[in-house]
Amino acid sequence: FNDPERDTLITGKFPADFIWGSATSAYQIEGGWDEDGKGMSIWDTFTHQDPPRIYNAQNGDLACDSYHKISDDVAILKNLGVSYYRFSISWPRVLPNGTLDVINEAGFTYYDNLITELLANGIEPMVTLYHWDLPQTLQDIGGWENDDLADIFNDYADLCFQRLGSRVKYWITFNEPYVVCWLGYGINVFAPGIYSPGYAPYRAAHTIIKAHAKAYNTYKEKYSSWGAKISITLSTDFGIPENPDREEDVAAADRYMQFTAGWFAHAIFKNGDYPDVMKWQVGNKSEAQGLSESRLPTFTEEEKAYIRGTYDFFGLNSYTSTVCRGEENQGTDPNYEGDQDVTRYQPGEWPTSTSGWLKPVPWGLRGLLNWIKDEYNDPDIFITENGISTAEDSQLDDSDPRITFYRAYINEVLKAIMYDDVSVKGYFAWSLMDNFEWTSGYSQRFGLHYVDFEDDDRPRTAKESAQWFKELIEYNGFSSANFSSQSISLIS
Ligand code: PNW
Repeated sequence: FNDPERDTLITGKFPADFIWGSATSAYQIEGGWDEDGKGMSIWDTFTHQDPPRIYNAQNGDLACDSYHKISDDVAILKNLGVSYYRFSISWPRVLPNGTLDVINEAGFTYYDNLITELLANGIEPMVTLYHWDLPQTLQDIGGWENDDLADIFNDYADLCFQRLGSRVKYWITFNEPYVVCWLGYGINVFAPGIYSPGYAPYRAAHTIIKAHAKAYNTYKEKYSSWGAKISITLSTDFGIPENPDREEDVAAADRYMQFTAGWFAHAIFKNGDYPDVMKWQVGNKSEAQGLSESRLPTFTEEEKAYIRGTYDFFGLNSYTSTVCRGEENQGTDPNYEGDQDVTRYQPGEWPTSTSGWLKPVPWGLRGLLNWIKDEYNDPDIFITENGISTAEDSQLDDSDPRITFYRAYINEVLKAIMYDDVSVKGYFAWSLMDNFEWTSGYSQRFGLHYVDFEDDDRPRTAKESAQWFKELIEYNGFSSANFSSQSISLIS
C-alpha cells in the first residue's frame, strides 16, 4: 500500500447491489434490563456489581430505551436511507436462564415487532445472535470456558431461526469473539471480568468456534429453504510492519493478524484448524514454560471437518491499525499476547479520537480488505462495523472528525473494490445512534444520531454525519460534491 494515491480521495460509484446499513447491539441500546421476564446478562452483573470500573458508574439499564422505541429507531433508519439494519438479540431476553427450559415470549414479541416495522419500511434485518450479553446463569457454569456452551448456544440459535428466520436474510453468530476472549477472559477489562491471560482466552475461543459451527450447520440442515446467509463477524486492527524491508516485522504483522482474526477465521474459512503459526508459537512457549501440553486446545479430525467452510461471507469490524515489530517476548508467564512475539504500538503522530485505541488510518482498511481476500480465497466481505467516537459534550456538528472519518474510510472501501477487486458487498456504519460504549459508558458517542441521555425520553436527533451518509447512499458513491468542506486532517 505504498500507493502514491494513498491519501487521495477518488470519485466513483459502488456496485448497484451494494448494501448500506447501520449497526447497534442489544445491551448498548435496549435498556429494559429486567422488564417482562428478561433474565440477567453478564453485562448487567458486571455494571451493577462493580460500578467503579465503568465511566461514572453508568450502565445499560435504560440505555437508549430501544426496548420501547421501535418506531423511533425505524424512523431514523428510514430517514438515513439504509436498506439494512444490523441489531443483536439479547439472549437472556428470550431465554432468561440461557436454556430452553424457559422461553420468554415477551422477548420474541419485541424482536418480532422490530422486524415487522423494519420490513414495513423497506429495511431488511441483519441479526447478530451474540453481541457479548451472555445469560448470567451460563456464566455461573463457566461461560465460554465450559464446552457445554456450544450445544446450549446451538439450542438458542435454533430457536431464533425457528421464530424469526422466515424474515431474516442475514445471520451473524458471534460479534468479535477476539474481544470476548481477550478483554473478557484474558485481561479482566470486559464482562465476565476474568483475568487469565495465558489460558482462558484459548479455552473460550475453542468453545465459540464449535458453537458457531453448530449453529451454522443447524441452519443449513433445518432452515435452508429460507435461504439466509449466515456467518461470523471478526475484528482485527490492520498490522503494519514497522519496517517493511525487515522480514521479521513483515512476519510479525501477519502473525498479529493470525492471532486476532486468524484465531477464528483460519478454522472457519480455511481448514478447520488454528493457524500453523499459532500452533507453533503457543506450543513452543508452553513447552518452554514446562507444561506437558500446549495451552492452545486441539480439534479432532471430525471437528475440523465439521468447522471447515461454515461461512457464507466474511463479517469484518475494523476501526484502526497498529504497527508491529518482530521481537521475541522475554516474559516467562503464560500470556496470549506474549505468545505472539510482536511488539505493537500506535505512533504518537497518528491522529486520535475520543477512544484512545481508535486512531484513524483509512488506508489500513484497504490493506486489511486485501489481506482477507488473499488469506481466505476472496470471500464476500461485509464490513459490519466501522466508525469513530466523539466526546460526551459533542453535539450535532460532527463534520470533523466523523464525516471526515467516514469519507476517508469508505473511500478506501471503494478503492479496494475498484482497484483491487476485493469482494466487498456491504458497509454498516457504527453506530445508528449514541449508545452505551461498554466500560466508557456514555462518554464516547459513536452515533450518526445524537441521543440526549439527560432526557428520560431519550430523543434521537440526526447529526450532520447522518445527512452526509444519506447523500452518499443516495448517490451510491462519491461525486465531487461529497468532498466539499473536506478536511484531510485525519488522513495520515
Ligand atoms: C466494537 N477495543 O468493540 C463493538 O463491536 C461495539 O460494540 C463497540 O461499540 C464498537 O466496537 C466501538 O468500540 C470494540 O478496546 C470495543 O480495542 C473495544 C475495542 C475494540 C472494539
